[in-house]
Amino acid sequence: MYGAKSLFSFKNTVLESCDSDVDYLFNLIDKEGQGYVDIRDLYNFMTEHLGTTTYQRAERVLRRLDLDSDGKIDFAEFEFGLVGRAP
Ligand SMILES: [Ca+2]
Repeated sequence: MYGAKSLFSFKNTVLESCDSDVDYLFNLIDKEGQGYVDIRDLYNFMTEHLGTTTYQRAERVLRRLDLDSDGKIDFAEFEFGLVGRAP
């Protein structure tokens, strides 16, 4: 479904939107609108948009962003992870 070219454009889109629209990206990953991103959201997002991924890889990303280690990425943690602003 995603050729090399479209994957590249997707990554650019993600990187661009990181600066300008973190809300949009957060809501995109938090599909059910729970107000946080959990491992399932992250895994689904990575599989859908970045091609096949492993659960372990999604877990690594989660752990890196989950500053208070409650297993969820809330918006402040997400924003901090992407744009480096203090939560
Ligand atoms: Ca957290």
